[in-house]
Amino acid sequence: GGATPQKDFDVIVVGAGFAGLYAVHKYRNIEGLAVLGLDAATDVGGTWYWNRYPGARCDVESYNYSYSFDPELVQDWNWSERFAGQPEILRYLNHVADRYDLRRSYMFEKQVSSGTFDEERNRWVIETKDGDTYTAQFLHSGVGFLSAAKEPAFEGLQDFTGNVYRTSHWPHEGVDFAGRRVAVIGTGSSGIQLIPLVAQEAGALTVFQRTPNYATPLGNGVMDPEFQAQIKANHATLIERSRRTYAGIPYDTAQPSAVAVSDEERVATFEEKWRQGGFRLCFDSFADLAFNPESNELAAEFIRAKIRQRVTDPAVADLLTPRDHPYATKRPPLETNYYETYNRENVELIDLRATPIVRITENGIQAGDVEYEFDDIILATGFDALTGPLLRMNLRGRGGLPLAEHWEQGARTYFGRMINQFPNLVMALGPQSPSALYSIPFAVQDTADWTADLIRHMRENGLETVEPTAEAEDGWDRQTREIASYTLLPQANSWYMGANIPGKPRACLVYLGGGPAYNELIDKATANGYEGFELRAAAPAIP
Ligand code: NA7
Repeated sequence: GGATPQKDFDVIVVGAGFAGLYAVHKYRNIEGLAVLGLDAATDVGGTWYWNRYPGARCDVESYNYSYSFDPELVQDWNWSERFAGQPEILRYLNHVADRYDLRRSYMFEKQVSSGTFDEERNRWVIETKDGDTYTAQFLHSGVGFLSAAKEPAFEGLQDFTGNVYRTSHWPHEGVDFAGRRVAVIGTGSSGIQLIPLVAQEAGALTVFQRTPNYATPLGNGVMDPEFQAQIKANHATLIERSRRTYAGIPYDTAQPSAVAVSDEERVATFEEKWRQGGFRLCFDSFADLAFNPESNELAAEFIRAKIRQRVTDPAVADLLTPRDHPYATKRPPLETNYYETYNRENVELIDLRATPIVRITENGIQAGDVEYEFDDIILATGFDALTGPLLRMNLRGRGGLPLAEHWEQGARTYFGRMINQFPNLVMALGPQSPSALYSIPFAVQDTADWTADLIRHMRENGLETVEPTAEAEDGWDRQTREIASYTLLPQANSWYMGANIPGKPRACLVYLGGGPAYNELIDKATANGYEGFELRAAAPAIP
């Protein structure tokens, strides 16, 4: 003790989840840079630190939701389930933090409250909520794209005398639903994971649904040791295969079109992919589901029939049947016993379209004319996706320009990675990147690797700042919007479209060209001397 803690760094990394941990490892351990990591939580984990609700689980297969940068890590780590649950993913990230000695670069319980680019010194000045200030030449955002919870504007929420739980900020302990009257608001991926488990525990569970979803089976199970051994033995090949697919998942048996095959063939394919679980039905059945309304409707009808088969009461089945948006235009939830849960005696489904929530009361929820009484209310109402986590850092670029102003008409970026007038700021999981529909481990590794090369290039060439040009940003914005317009995604009020947050500009927040196309474009720009980026030397000192 006694030494003045260092306040100035080469890079400040925000976040201690998948993105931040790898960035700290890369910059500090491989590049030898001075790095500070900041996170609002008490420890590492990011999304997997906060989202501890019953049933929280990754619906990408464990072996594919792992880092690939270190073959020894791949060989040493064993996943116990085909789709790992939150506790195991958190253990994995803790293992990674220990293994690469990352914790010593972090300060925890440090929420970034503002970040200002100081143009005189070419440094980011970062303030934390507790009043500390740190500076660095580069700011690396490792915030998750689903890390700023949506706070729904229910009137009277503060009047409720029972417990309010949020899936996005679940307590570390002490939650017990045994015998209690529990409400869940929200039937997205989180609600759909949580509802079957809470139903088993609660005295009575009431689900408040606004939009029914196309949920299909996760297909989880214990990890077969033989499968795990195979994965490890063929890991390099598997990564290569994954890298060639749209979503970075090694599923590569999709047929071109659902309308190009016979009814029998199509149903057989849907059946097989539905049974295999994960994102097989979505990404590995027919390649035109996201583009061709006819093909999409065939998949949608297949899923609707499954719902009708699984839910005993036809009226309840009807309420659970999605009709207002095409399949996979909202993020498709993956489920385990979700639909069967509505066959339980202690579970009730309330249709918020027929009877919207009027207010939360002291004792429960008033929907339409009816007041329902509860001991606990669970909010599974989603996130201000992609832009929310960046905007809440209150970043200011050149001339004090607030990011909120730059993004007033919607997110604008170059490759979803950097922003004009915000020099030396890199986003690992930014808007207009493919990351929300791509492999997160690939996305975060690629961004930090690319930035490490960029920093080295800058230092070797006496350059101090880098930012995309306004034209490059315009071009990327156009391209992102144009690709989205070829798909069915704009038809749904999804978080992909920014449409789940009242007042948020409606535009596709995901680059929908897929991982391989994206990587090719960014590699080409990089090889062309960082095309679209402006790199500047330090301003000469004024005599
Ligand atoms: P989602 O998928 O955004 O789901 C949120 C759910 O909450 C969805 O059913 C919403 O209905 C519902 N919601 C949101 N606001 C309200 C209000 N005001 N009233 C009633 N119902 C509301 O979030 P999740 O956390 O489930 O999943 C997020 C991502 O995590 C997921 O996509 C995966 O990538 C992992 P709506 O559909 O808007 O009618």
